[in-house]
Amino acid sequence: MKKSLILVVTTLAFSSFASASDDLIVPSAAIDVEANFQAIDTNLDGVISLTEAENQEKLLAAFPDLDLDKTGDLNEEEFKKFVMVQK
Ligand SMILES: [Ca+2]
Ligand SMILES: [Ca+2]
Repeated sequence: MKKSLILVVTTLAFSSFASASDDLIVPSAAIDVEANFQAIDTNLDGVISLTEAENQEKLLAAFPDLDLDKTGDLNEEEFKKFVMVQK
């Protein structure tokens, strides 16, 4: 049991080191935004509609506040504000 815990900790330490060096090229927050946005934007039209946000409880609650230009959907810029607040 102890040995496997050490292995997990070592693996985590190594992977956080690996992502830290990735930060030099692309900020990890930017990757998070893009990856999350693409995961939620299931019809790939470049915006998150209310329907697509339905399964995302927190996003759905924040949706009216995030939709600053009142288009009824969230573009990547509007979604970025949501991701930043979650950090
Ligand atoms: Ca969409
Ligand atoms: Ca909008």
